[in-house]
Amino acid sequence: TSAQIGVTGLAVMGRNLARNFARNGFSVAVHNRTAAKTRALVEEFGHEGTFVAAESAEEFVAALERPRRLVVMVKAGEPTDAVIREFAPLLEPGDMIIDGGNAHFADTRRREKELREQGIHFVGTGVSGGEEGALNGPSIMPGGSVESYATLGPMLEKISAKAADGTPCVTHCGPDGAGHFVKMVHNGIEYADMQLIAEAYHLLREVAGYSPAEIADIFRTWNRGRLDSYLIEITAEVLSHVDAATGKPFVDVVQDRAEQKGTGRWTVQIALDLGVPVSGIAEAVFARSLSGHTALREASRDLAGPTAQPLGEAEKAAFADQVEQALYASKIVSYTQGFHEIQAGSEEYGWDIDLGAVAAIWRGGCIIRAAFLDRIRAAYDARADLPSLLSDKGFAEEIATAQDDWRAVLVAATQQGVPTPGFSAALAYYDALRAERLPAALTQGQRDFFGAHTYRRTDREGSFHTLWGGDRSEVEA
Ligand code: NBP
Repeated sequence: TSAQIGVTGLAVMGRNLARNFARNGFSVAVHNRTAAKTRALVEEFGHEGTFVAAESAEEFVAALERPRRLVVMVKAGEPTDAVIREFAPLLEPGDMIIDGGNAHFADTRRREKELREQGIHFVGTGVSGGEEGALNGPSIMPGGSVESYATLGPMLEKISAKAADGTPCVTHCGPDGAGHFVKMVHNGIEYADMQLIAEAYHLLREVAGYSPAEIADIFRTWNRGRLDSYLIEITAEVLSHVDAATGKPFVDVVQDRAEQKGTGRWTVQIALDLGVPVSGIAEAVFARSLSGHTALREASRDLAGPTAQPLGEAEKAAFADQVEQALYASKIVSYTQGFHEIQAGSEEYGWDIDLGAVAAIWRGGCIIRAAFLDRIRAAYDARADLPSLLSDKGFAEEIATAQDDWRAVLVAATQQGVPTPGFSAALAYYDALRAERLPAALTQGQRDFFGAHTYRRTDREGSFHTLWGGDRSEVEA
Protein backbone atom coordinates (compact mmCIF):
# COMPACT_ATOMS: atom_id res chain seq x y z
CA THR A 1 0.00 0.00 0.00
CA SER A 2 1.12 3.53 -0.61
CA ALA A 3 0.01 6.10 1.93
CA GLN A 4 -1.44 9.48 0.99
CA ILE A 5 0.19 11.17 3.95
CA GLY A 6 2.77 10.32 6.59
CA VAL A 7 3.12 11.45 10.18
CA THR A 8 6.43 11.20 12.03
CA GLY A 9 6.54 12.04 15.72
CA LEU A 10 3.80 10.13 17.49
CA ALA A 11 3.51 11.81 20.88
CA VAL A 12 0.02 13.11 21.79
CA MET A 13 -0.24 15.59 18.94
CA GLY A 14 1.20 13.46 16.14
CA ARG A 15 -0.71 10.39 17.20
CA ASN A 16 -4.03 12.23 17.25
CA LEU A 17 -3.35 14.00 13.97
CA ALA A 18 -2.51 10.65 12.32
CA ARG A 19 -5.78 9.20 13.66
CA ASN A 20 -7.66 12.26 12.41
CA PHE A 21 -6.28 11.73 8.87
CA ALA A 22 -7.13 8.02 9.04
CA ARG A 23 -10.65 8.61 10.34
CA ASN A 24 -11.19 10.95 7.40
CA GLY A 25 -10.39 8.18 4.95
CA PHE A 26 -6.76 8.93 4.19
CA SER A 27 -4.17 6.15 4.26
CA VAL A 28 -1.54 7.23 6.75
CA ALA A 29 2.05 6.09 7.11
CA VAL A 30 3.18 6.44 10.72
CA HIS A 31 6.69 6.65 12.13
CA ASN A 32 8.35 7.58 15.39
CA ARG A 33 11.99 7.70 16.53
CA THR A 34 11.10 5.16 19.19
CA ALA A 35 9.34 2.46 17.18
CA ALA A 36 7.38 1.11 20.15
CA LYS A 37 5.07 4.16 19.89
CA THR A 38 4.38 3.38 16.24
CA ARG A 39 3.44 -0.20 17.08
CA ALA A 40 1.29 0.94 20.01
CA LEU A 41 -0.62 3.37 17.78
CA VAL A 42 -1.43 0.74 15.19
CA GLU A 43 -2.35 -1.87 17.80
CA GLU A 44 -4.66 0.47 19.66
CA PHE A 45 -6.22 2.44 16.82
CA GLY A 46 -5.51 0.42 13.68
CA HIS A 47 -9.23 -0.28 13.29
CA GLU A 48 -9.94 3.43 12.79
CA GLY A 49 -8.55 3.50 9.25
CA THR A 50 -5.63 2.56 7.04
CA PHE A 51 -2.28 2.86 8.79
CA VAL A 52 1.07 1.81 7.38
CA ALA A 53 3.56 1.36 10.21
CA ALA A 54 7.17 2.19 9.31
CA GLU A 55 10.09 1.34 11.57
CA SER A 56 12.83 3.15 9.65
CA ALA A 57 13.04 6.47 7.84
CA GLU A 58 13.63 4.61 4.57
CA GLU A 59 10.55 2.46 5.08
CA PHE A 60 8.51 5.53 5.94
CA VAL A 61 9.55 7.45 2.83
CA ALA A 62 9.04 4.38 0.64
CA ALA A 63 5.50 4.00 1.97
CA LEU A 64 4.40 7.43 0.74
CA GLU A 65 2.79 8.12 -2.64
CA ARG A 66 4.46 10.83 -4.68
CA PRO A 67 4.73 13.75 -4.33
CA ARG A 68 5.27 12.76 -0.71
CA ARG A 69 3.52 14.56 2.10
CA LEU A 70 5.33 14.10 5.35
CA VAL A 71 3.95 15.68 8.51
CA VAL A 72 6.52 16.26 11.27
CA MET A 73 5.06 16.45 14.80
CA VAL A 74 8.19 16.35 16.96
CA LYS A 75 9.32 18.62 19.74
CA ALA A 76 9.99 22.08 18.27
CA GLY A 77 13.60 23.27 17.95
CA GLU A 78 16.60 21.00 17.43
CA PRO A 79 14.48 17.81 17.08
CA THR A 80 12.81 19.36 14.00
CA ASP A 81 16.22 20.01 12.43
CA ALA A 82 17.31 16.48 13.32
CA VAL A 83 14.25 15.04 11.59
CA ILE A 84 14.83 17.22 8.51
CA ARG A 85 18.48 16.09 8.35
CA GLU A 86 17.29 12.50 8.50
CA PHE A 87 14.53 12.72 5.89
CA ALA A 88 15.55 15.40 3.39
CA PRO A 89 18.24 13.26 1.72
CA LEU A 90 15.62 10.56 1.10
CA LEU A 91 13.16 12.92 -0.60
CA GLU A 92 12.76 14.12 -4.20
CA PRO A 93 11.87 17.47 -5.75
CA GLY A 94 8.17 18.23 -5.32
CA ASP A 95 7.91 16.37 -2.00
CA MET A 96 6.53 18.25 1.01
CA ILE A 97 7.62 18.38 4.62
CA ILE A 98 4.85 19.79 6.78
CA ASP A 99 6.11 20.96 10.17
CA GLY A 100 3.11 21.02 12.50
CA GLY A 101 5.14 21.78 15.63
CA ASN A 102 5.25 25.11 17.40
CA ALA A 103 8.31 26.34 15.51
CA HIS A 104 9.59 29.90 15.68
CA PHE A 105 8.76 31.48 12.32
CA ALA A 106 12.38 32.55 11.83
CA ASP A 107 13.43 28.88 12.01
CA THR A 108 10.68 28.07 9.52
CA ARG A 109 11.99 30.73 7.14
CA ARG A 110 15.49 29.27 7.39
CA ARG A 111 14.32 25.68 6.87
CA GLU A 112 12.05 26.65 3.98
CA LYS A 113 14.88 28.42 2.20
CA GLU A 114 17.31 25.53 2.66
CA LEU A 115 14.83 22.91 1.47
CA ARG A 116 13.61 25.04 -1.43
CA GLU A 117 17.13 24.80 -2.85
CA GLN A 118 16.58 21.02 -3.02
CA GLY A 119 13.17 21.49 -4.61
CA ILE A 120 11.41 20.34 -1.44
CA HIS A 121 8.41 22.28 -0.16
CA PHE A 122 8.69 23.05 3.52
CA VAL A 123 5.28 23.92 4.90
CA GLY A 124 5.52 25.47 8.37
CA THR A 125 2.05 24.92 9.79
CA GLY A 126 0.47 26.22 12.96
CA VAL A 127 -1.84 23.69 14.60
CA SER A 128 -4.05 24.85 17.44
CA GLY A 129 -6.50 23.06 19.67
CA GLY A 130 -4.27 20.83 21.77
CA GLU A 131 -4.67 17.04 21.76
CA GLU A 132 -8.42 17.17 21.46
CA GLY A 133 -8.23 19.49 18.45
CA ALA A 134 -5.61 17.34 16.76
CA LEU A 135 -7.95 14.37 16.97
CA ASN A 136 -11.32 15.94 16.24
CA GLY A 137 -10.39 18.96 14.16
CA PRO A 138 -7.82 21.65 14.86
CA SER A 139 -7.53 25.14 13.49
CA ILE A 140 -4.71 24.88 10.95
CA MET A 141 -2.43 27.71 9.83
CA PRO A 142 -0.20 26.57 6.96
CA GLY A 143 2.51 28.69 5.37
CA GLY A 144 4.79 27.56 2.53
CA SER A 145 4.37 27.67 -1.21
CA VAL A 146 1.08 28.16 -3.05
CA GLU A 147 2.00 25.05 -5.06
CA SER A 148 2.16 22.84 -1.97
CA TYR A 149 -1.16 24.17 -0.74
CA ALA A 150 -2.88 23.12 -3.95
CA THR A 151 -2.75 19.43 -2.98
CA LEU A 152 -2.32 19.79 0.76
CA GLY A 153 -5.13 22.29 1.27
CA PRO A 154 -8.02 19.93 0.51
CA MET A 155 -6.58 17.30 2.88
CA LEU A 156 -6.15 19.82 5.67
CA GLU A 157 -9.66 21.12 5.07
CA LYS A 158 -11.00 17.64 5.66
CA ILE A 159 -9.28 17.11 9.00
CA SER A 160 -9.71 20.67 10.27
CA ALA A 161 -12.34 22.03 12.61
CA LYS A 162 -15.39 23.54 10.94
CA ALA A 163 -16.78 26.91 11.95
CA ALA A 164 -20.48 27.13 12.86
CA ASP A 165 -21.28 27.99 9.22
CA GLY A 166 -19.45 24.84 8.06
CA THR A 167 -16.33 26.58 6.71
CA PRO A 168 -13.10 24.60 7.32
CA CYS A 169 -10.79 26.32 9.80
CA VAL A 170 -7.76 26.34 7.54
CA THR A 171 -6.34 28.89 5.13
CA HIS A 172 -3.05 29.33 3.32
CA CYS A 173 -1.63 32.13 5.48
CA GLY A 174 1.18 33.08 3.11
CA PRO A 175 4.66 31.94 2.05
CA ASP A 176 7.46 30.49 4.22
CA GLY A 177 7.01 31.43 7.90
CA ALA A 178 3.58 33.10 7.62
CA GLY A 179 1.71 30.16 9.16
CA HIS A 180 3.95 29.85 12.18
CA PHE A 181 3.88 33.62 12.64
CA VAL A 182 0.07 33.58 12.68
CA LYS A 183 0.14 30.68 15.16
CA MET A 184 2.58 32.59 17.36
CA VAL A 185 0.28 35.62 17.51
CA HIS A 186 -2.69 33.30 18.10
CA ASN A 187 -0.91 32.06 21.22
CA GLY A 188 -0.06 35.61 22.29
CA ILE A 189 -3.74 36.57 22.00
CA GLU A 190 -4.57 33.41 23.94
CA TYR A 191 -2.29 34.60 26.77
CA ALA A 192 -4.03 37.99 26.76
CA ASP A 193 -7.52 36.45 26.70
CA MET A 194 -6.63 34.20 29.63
CA GLN A 195 -5.15 37.09 31.61
CA LEU A 196 -8.23 39.27 31.04
CA ILE A 197 -10.53 36.47 32.17
CA ALA A 198 -8.32 35.91 35.22
CA GLU A 199 -8.54 39.61 36.08
CA ALA A 200 -12.32 39.56 35.73
CA TYR A 201 -12.41 36.61 38.15
CA HIS A 202 -10.07 38.37 40.56
CA LEU A 203 -12.24 41.51 40.57
CA LEU A 204 -15.46 39.56 41.06
CA ARG A 205 -13.85 37.71 43.94
CA GLU A 206 -11.91 40.51 45.68
CA VAL A 207 -14.03 43.58 44.97
CA ALA A 208 -17.51 42.05 44.80
CA GLY A 209 -16.85 39.18 47.18
CA TYR A 210 -18.41 36.46 44.99
CA SER A 211 -17.43 32.82 45.57
CA PRO A 212 -15.79 30.75 42.81
CA ALA A 213 -19.05 28.87 42.26
CA GLU A 214 -20.98 32.14 41.92
CA ILE A 215 -18.36 33.47 39.51
CA ALA A 216 -18.71 30.28 37.47
CA ASP A 217 -22.42 31.07 37.12
CA ILE A 218 -21.67 34.65 36.10
CA PHE A 219 -19.27 33.36 33.43
CA ARG A 220 -21.92 30.92 32.21
CA THR A 221 -24.29 33.85 31.77
CA TRP A 222 -21.62 35.82 29.92
CA ASN A 223 -21.01 32.81 27.73
CA ARG A 224 -24.53 33.11 26.36
CA GLY A 225 -23.78 36.64 25.14
CA ARG A 226 -21.10 38.37 23.11
CA LEU A 227 -18.30 36.82 25.20
CA ASP A 228 -19.35 33.32 24.07
CA SER A 229 -16.03 31.47 23.77
CA TYR A 230 -14.21 28.29 24.62
CA LEU A 231 -12.04 30.03 27.22
CA ILE A 232 -15.03 31.51 29.11
CA GLU A 233 -16.72 28.12 28.95
CA ILE A 234 -13.78 26.20 30.42
CA THR A 235 -13.18 28.93 33.00
CA ALA A 236 -16.69 28.29 34.37
CA GLU A 237 -15.86 24.58 34.50
CA VAL A 238 -12.60 25.16 36.37
CA LEU A 239 -14.22 27.60 38.80
CA SER A 240 -17.09 25.29 39.68
CA HIS A 241 -14.79 22.31 40.22
CA VAL A 242 -14.38 21.24 43.85
CA ASP A 243 -11.22 19.54 45.07
CA ALA A 244 -12.09 16.00 46.14
CA ALA A 245 -9.35 15.79 48.78
CA THR A 246 -10.22 18.97 50.70
CA GLY A 247 -13.74 19.89 49.61
CA LYS A 248 -12.44 23.36 48.79
CA PRO A 249 -12.86 25.14 45.45
CA PHE A 250 -10.25 23.67 43.12
CA VAL A 251 -8.95 27.15 42.26
CA ASP A 252 -8.03 27.64 45.94
CA VAL A 253 -5.85 24.55 46.20
CA VAL A 254 -3.79 25.20 43.04
CA GLN A 255 -0.52 27.11 43.54
CA ASP A 256 -0.85 30.59 42.05
CA ARG A 257 2.18 30.42 39.77
CA ALA A 258 1.43 30.37 36.05
CA GLU A 259 3.84 28.68 33.69
CA GLN A 260 4.55 29.22 30.01
CA LYS A 261 6.17 27.44 27.12
CA GLY A 262 7.37 30.44 25.15
CA THR A 263 5.08 31.30 22.26
CA GLY A 264 3.53 34.21 24.18
CA ARG A 265 6.99 35.50 24.94
CA TRP A 266 7.95 35.23 21.25
CA THR A 267 4.90 37.29 20.31
CA VAL A 268 6.14 40.08 22.54
CA GLN A 269 9.79 39.77 21.48
CA ILE A 270 8.85 39.99 17.80
CA ALA A 271 6.45 42.85 18.48
CA LEU A 272 9.34 44.76 20.07
CA ASP A 273 11.43 44.12 16.95
CA LEU A 274 8.61 45.24 14.67
CA GLY A 275 7.79 48.25 16.86
CA VAL A 276 4.20 47.15 17.41
CA PRO A 277 2.61 47.99 20.79
CA VAL A 278 1.13 44.73 22.07
CA SER A 279 0.92 45.93 25.66
CA GLY A 280 -1.95 43.59 26.56
CA ILE A 281 -0.06 40.49 25.46
CA ALA A 282 3.12 41.76 27.13
CA GLU A 283 1.26 42.31 30.42
CA ALA A 284 -0.14 38.80 30.19
CA VAL A 285 3.35 37.34 29.77
CA PHE A 286 4.70 39.53 32.60
CA ALA A 287 1.78 38.60 34.86
CA ARG A 288 2.76 34.95 34.51
CA SER A 289 6.42 35.79 35.22
CA LEU A 290 5.50 37.88 38.26
CA SER A 291 3.34 35.09 39.66
CA GLY A 292 6.35 32.78 39.59
CA HIS A 293 8.62 35.11 41.57
CA THR A 294 7.77 33.46 44.87
CA ALA A 295 10.59 34.95 46.95
CA LEU A 296 9.93 38.45 45.65
CA ARG A 297 6.24 38.08 46.43
CA GLU A 298 7.01 36.76 49.94
CA ALA A 299 9.30 39.72 50.56
CA SER A 300 6.57 42.13 49.43
CA ARG A 301 3.69 40.73 51.46
CA ASP A 302 3.83 43.48 54.12
CA LEU A 303 3.73 46.41 51.70
CA ALA A 304 0.90 48.82 52.43
CA GLY A 305 -2.38 48.61 50.56
CA PRO A 306 -5.83 50.11 50.84
CA THR A 307 -8.36 48.92 53.40
CA ALA A 308 -10.86 46.69 51.66
CA GLN A 309 -14.38 48.09 51.36
CA PRO A 310 -16.51 45.16 50.25
CA LEU A 311 -19.46 45.97 48.02
CA GLY A 312 -22.98 45.71 49.38
CA GLU A 313 -25.38 43.08 48.01
CA ALA A 314 -27.14 45.58 45.78
CA GLU A 315 -23.90 46.83 44.24
CA LYS A 316 -22.47 43.40 43.46
CA ALA A 317 -24.63 42.52 40.49
CA ALA A 318 -24.18 45.97 38.97
CA PHE A 319 -20.41 45.63 39.39
CA ALA A 320 -20.47 42.24 37.63
CA ASP A 321 -22.17 43.88 34.66
CA GLN A 322 -19.49 46.56 34.60
CA VAL A 323 -16.77 43.91 34.67
CA GLU A 324 -18.38 42.27 31.63
CA GLN A 325 -18.14 45.60 29.80
CA ALA A 326 -14.52 46.07 30.88
CA LEU A 327 -13.60 42.55 29.81
CA TYR A 328 -15.25 42.95 26.43
CA ALA A 329 -13.63 46.33 25.76
CA SER A 330 -10.20 45.02 26.82
CA LYS A 331 -10.67 41.99 24.58
CA ILE A 332 -11.33 44.23 21.58
CA VAL A 333 -8.08 46.03 22.36
CA SER A 334 -6.00 42.89 22.70
CA TYR A 335 -7.25 41.56 19.36
CA THR A 336 -6.59 44.98 17.85
CA GLN A 337 -2.99 44.70 19.05
CA GLY A 338 -2.58 41.09 17.90
CA PHE A 339 -3.93 41.80 14.42
CA HIS A 340 -1.69 44.83 14.19
CA GLU A 341 1.28 42.54 14.80
CA ILE A 342 0.16 40.13 12.06
CA GLN A 343 -0.30 43.06 9.70
CA ALA A 344 3.17 44.38 10.55
CA GLY A 345 4.77 40.93 10.14
CA SER A 346 2.98 40.51 6.84
CA GLU A 347 4.36 43.83 5.57
CA GLU A 348 7.88 43.18 6.90
CA TYR A 349 8.15 39.75 5.26
CA GLY A 350 5.94 40.33 2.21
CA TRP A 351 3.40 37.65 3.19
CA ASP A 352 0.21 39.41 2.13
CA ILE A 353 -1.77 37.80 4.97
CA ASP A 354 -5.56 38.12 4.70
CA LEU A 355 -6.52 39.25 8.22
CA GLY A 356 -10.20 38.45 7.73
CA ALA A 357 -9.31 34.89 6.70
CA VAL A 358 -7.16 34.54 9.83
CA ALA A 359 -10.09 35.61 12.03
CA ALA A 360 -12.29 33.12 10.18
CA ILE A 361 -10.04 30.10 10.78
CA TRP A 362 -9.80 30.87 14.51
CA ARG A 363 -13.58 30.49 14.84
CA GLY A 364 -13.31 26.75 15.39
CA GLY A 365 -10.86 24.19 16.73
CA CYS A 366 -8.46 26.50 18.48
CA ILE A 367 -8.19 27.70 22.06
CA ILE A 368 -9.33 31.27 21.30
CA ARG A 369 -12.40 30.17 19.32
CA ALA A 370 -15.20 32.58 20.00
CA ALA A 371 -18.31 34.14 18.52
CA PHE A 372 -16.34 37.39 18.62
CA LEU A 373 -14.11 36.23 15.73
CA ASP A 374 -17.09 36.40 13.37
CA ARG A 375 -17.25 40.09 14.16
CA ILE A 376 -13.57 40.55 13.36
CA ARG A 377 -13.95 38.70 10.10
CA ALA A 378 -16.93 40.88 9.21
CA ALA A 379 -14.92 44.01 10.02
CA TYR A 380 -12.17 43.00 7.58
CA ASP A 381 -14.71 41.80 5.00
CA ALA A 382 -16.32 45.23 5.10
CA ARG A 383 -12.96 46.91 4.71
CA ALA A 384 -9.84 44.87 3.88
CA ASP A 385 -7.51 47.84 4.50
CA LEU A 386 -8.95 48.58 7.95
CA PRO A 387 -6.09 50.47 9.69
CA SER A 388 -7.01 48.93 13.04
CA LEU A 389 -9.89 46.95 14.52
CA LEU A 390 -10.73 50.03 16.55
CA SER A 391 -11.43 51.83 13.27
CA ASP A 392 -14.33 49.46 12.69
CA LYS A 393 -17.53 51.35 13.37
CA GLY A 394 -19.16 48.47 15.22
CA PHE A 395 -16.27 47.93 17.61
CA ALA A 396 -15.83 51.67 18.15
CA GLU A 397 -19.50 51.94 19.11
CA GLU A 398 -19.31 49.01 21.49
CA ILE A 399 -16.30 50.50 23.24
CA ALA A 400 -18.06 53.85 23.40
CA THR A 401 -20.89 52.12 25.25
CA ALA A 402 -18.52 50.17 27.49
CA GLN A 403 -16.02 52.84 28.37
CA ASP A 404 -17.72 54.40 31.40
CA ASP A 405 -18.06 50.99 33.04
CA TRP A 406 -14.52 50.04 31.96
CA ARG A 407 -13.18 53.14 33.71
CA ALA A 408 -15.37 52.57 36.78
CA VAL A 409 -14.05 49.03 37.13
CA LEU A 410 -10.48 50.30 37.02
CA VAL A 411 -11.26 52.97 39.61
CA ALA A 412 -12.66 50.26 41.91
CA ALA A 413 -9.67 48.00 41.23
CA THR A 414 -7.24 50.81 42.02
CA GLN A 415 -9.09 51.83 45.18
CA GLN A 416 -9.26 48.25 46.42
CA GLY A 417 -5.70 47.41 45.39
CA VAL A 418 -6.58 44.61 42.95
CA PRO A 419 -4.01 44.39 40.14
CA THR A 420 -5.46 44.64 36.62
CA PRO A 421 -2.45 44.87 34.30
CA GLY A 422 -4.42 43.63 31.28
CA PHE A 423 -7.50 45.82 31.70
CA SER A 424 -5.33 48.83 32.54
CA ALA A 425 -2.94 48.37 29.63
CA ALA A 426 -5.88 48.03 27.27
CA LEU A 427 -7.47 51.25 28.49
CA ALA A 428 -4.15 53.12 28.35
CA TYR A 429 -3.70 51.97 24.74
CA TYR A 430 -7.22 53.08 23.87
CA ASP A 431 -6.81 56.49 25.50
CA ALA A 432 -3.38 56.99 23.94
CA LEU A 433 -4.70 56.23 20.46
CA ARG A 434 -7.59 58.67 20.86
CA ALA A 435 -5.49 61.47 22.36
CA GLU A 436 -5.27 64.65 20.34
CA ARG A 437 -1.77 65.28 21.73
CA LEU A 438 0.57 62.82 23.42
CA PRO A 439 3.42 63.70 25.79
CA ALA A 440 5.73 62.22 23.15
CA ALA A 441 6.38 65.87 22.25
CA LEU A 442 8.02 66.30 25.64
CA THR A 443 9.98 63.07 25.17
CA GLN A 444 11.35 64.46 21.91
CA GLY A 445 12.29 67.68 23.72
CA GLN A 446 14.21 65.69 26.35
CA ARG A 447 15.96 63.64 23.70
CA ASP A 448 16.97 66.79 21.89
CA PHE A 449 18.19 68.32 25.16
CA PHE A 450 20.54 65.55 26.24
CA GLY A 451 21.42 63.93 22.94
CA ALA A 452 20.76 66.47 20.17
CA HIS A 453 18.43 63.90 18.65
CA THR A 454 16.42 66.67 16.91
CA TYR A 455 12.65 67.02 16.60
CA ARG A 456 10.01 67.89 14.05
CA ARG A 457 7.73 70.91 14.40
CA THR A 458 3.98 70.97 14.10
CA ASP A 459 4.08 74.06 11.87
CA ARG A 460 7.02 73.52 9.49
CA GLU A 461 8.76 70.73 7.55
CA GLY A 462 12.29 69.63 8.50
CA SER A 463 14.28 68.50 11.54
CA PHE A 464 15.30 70.98 14.20
CA HIS A 465 17.59 71.24 17.19
CA THR A 466 17.55 73.76 20.00
CA LEU A 467 20.93 74.95 21.30
CA TRP A 468 20.07 73.99 24.87
CA GLY A 469 23.55 74.63 26.26
CA GLY A 470 23.83 77.98 24.47
CA ASP A 471 21.37 80.76 23.77
CA ARG A 472 18.51 78.29 23.16
CA SER A 473 17.97 79.45 19.65
CA GLU A 474 16.75 76.89 17.13
CA VAL A 475 18.78 75.58 14.22
CA GLU A 476 17.65 73.47 11.32
CA ALA A 477 19.37 70.05 11.49
P1 NBP B 1 6.54 16.71 22.20
O1 NBP B 1 6.73 18.12 21.92
O2 NBP B 1 6.61 16.23 23.59
O3 NBP B 1 7.59 15.86 21.31
C1 NBP B 1 7.71 14.47 21.43
C2 NBP B 1 8.00 13.84 20.10
O4 NBP B 1 9.22 14.35 19.53
C3 NBP B 1 8.17 12.34 20.22
O5 NBP B 1 7.59 11.73 19.10
C4 NBP B 1 9.68 12.19 20.20
O6 NBP B 1 10.13 10.92 19.80
C5 NBP B 1 10.04 13.22 19.19
N1 NBP B 1 11.47 13.59 19.17
C6 NBP B 1 12.22 14.27 20.07
BR1 NBP B 1 11.63 14.84 21.69
N2 NBP B 1 13.48 14.44 19.69
C7 NBP B 1 13.57 13.86 18.50
C8 NBP B 1 14.64 13.68 17.59
N3 NBP B 1 15.84 14.20 17.83
N4 NBP B 1 14.40 13.00 16.44
C9 NBP B 1 13.17 12.50 16.19
N5 NBP B 1 12.12 12.63 17.02
C10 NBP B 1 12.30 13.31 18.15
O7 NBP B 1 5.14 16.18 21.56
P2 NBP B 1 3.71 16.87 21.46
O8 NBP B 1 3.27 17.46 22.75
O9 NBP B 1 2.86 15.87 20.79
O10 NBP B 1 3.94 18.09 20.46
C11 NBP B 1 4.42 17.92 19.14
C12 NBP B 1 4.58 19.29 18.51
O11 NBP B 1 3.31 19.91 18.45
C13 NBP B 1 5.47 20.23 19.29
O12 NBP B 1 6.22 21.02 18.42
C14 NBP B 1 4.50 21.10 20.05
O13 NBP B 1 5.03 22.37 20.35
C15 NBP B 1 3.35 21.18 19.06
N6 NBP B 1 2.05 21.45 19.65
C16 NBP B 1 1.66 20.86 20.80
C17 NBP B 1 0.41 21.12 21.34
C18 NBP B 1 -0.03 20.44 22.59
O14 NBP B 1 -1.14 20.78 23.07
N7 NBP B 1 0.72 19.51 23.15
C19 NBP B 1 -0.46 21.99 20.67
C20 NBP B 1 -0.06 22.54 19.47
C21 NBP B 1 1.20 22.28 18.98
P3 NBP B 1 10.37 9.75 20.90
O15 NBP B 1 9.01 9.14 21.11
O16 NBP B 1 11.30 8.85 20.22
O17 NBP B 1 10.92 10.39 22.12
